[in-house]
Amino acid sequence: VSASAADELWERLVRGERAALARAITAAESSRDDHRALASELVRRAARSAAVQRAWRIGVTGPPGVGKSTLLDTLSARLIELGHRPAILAIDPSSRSSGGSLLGDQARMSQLLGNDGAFVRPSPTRGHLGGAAASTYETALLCAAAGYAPVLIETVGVGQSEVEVSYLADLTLLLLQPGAGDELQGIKRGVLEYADVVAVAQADGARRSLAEETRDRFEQALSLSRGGNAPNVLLVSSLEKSGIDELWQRMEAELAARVQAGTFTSQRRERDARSFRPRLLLELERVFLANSERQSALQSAEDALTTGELTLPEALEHVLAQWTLRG
Ligand SMILES: Nc1nc2c(ncn2[C@@H]2O[C@H](COP(=O)(O)OP(=O)(O)O)[C@@H](O)[C@H]2O)c(=O)[nH]1
Ligand SMILES: [Mg+2]
Repeated sequence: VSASAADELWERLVRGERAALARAITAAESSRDDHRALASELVRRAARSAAVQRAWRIGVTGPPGVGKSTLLDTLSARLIELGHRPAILAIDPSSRSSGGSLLGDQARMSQLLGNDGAFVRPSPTRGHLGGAAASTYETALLCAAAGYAPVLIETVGVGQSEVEVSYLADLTLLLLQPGAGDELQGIKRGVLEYADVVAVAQADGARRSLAEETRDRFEQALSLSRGGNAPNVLLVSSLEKSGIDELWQRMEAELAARVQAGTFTSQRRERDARSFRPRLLLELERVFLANSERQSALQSAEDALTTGELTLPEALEHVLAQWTLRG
């Protein structure tokens, strides 16, 4: 990458030019070496910028269909009214199979379409949650460097992804479905342990009283496992736009208190340190397998396993030997 190309794009990015931000994010998501080199130059600058160090990153997790996208739409519209410029990033593994849910999300993000006060970006999954989280981290930094804050990150509460989003978010909001217990919602124990703010979504109409029951049940469960530190559970409705201000006030108060106490930055550093090893291993895998001989040794072993030519232990031995010899 020429230094001047990076300089020029960086200048436009920090001025808040949307086209420059979009181009930088596309480069970060690309598998082309020149794009990645440009992106990492920008991301390195971003990580040191005051805007990024100040910008709050908020993760929203919860079961599919609970209303995460709709809430981010409603919350962002409110944040714009309050003078913020939010960025909304969606990690949605389900979009890989259907291809439809990102479009669906964009349709649901109707309040924000065409609104210059917000930046909405669906993240690709690249068929790999870790990969999605890696480029989402970069995207979050680039958005903040371009002046968008807070950065709101939606993730589907399955598998590893909520753990990964907790690495890149300063604060995690867990949304619960009215009426379902935690085992039914597919919520891992871990999320209930670390969620900073918990809310029952879709608390409107006929489901309001069900939502209240769910709130009471989860408040009990939370105080059993977290004692005095347990957050109380809020009720929100994107449809009726109720509880939205309370939700934002809660998140704002929590984050402002950490900034005040000086723990905001130290917690971010600790999260970076904890996520460094898995992140490095992903990078190692990418760099290692970028070599076409290594890649084809892997592929032919997979073929040989399918045909029965090799057993699994033989295939492992075979590939490792080839990688070492031809590395
Ligand atoms: N009644 C009601 N329905 C909602 C609310 N928020 C979302 N929904 C509906 O729930 C469905 C899933 O919403 P979505 O935001 O896509 O959920 P996500 O999968 O968690 O992102 C959609 O059909 C929404 O219209 C709400 O506050 N009240
Ligand atoms: Mg969604």
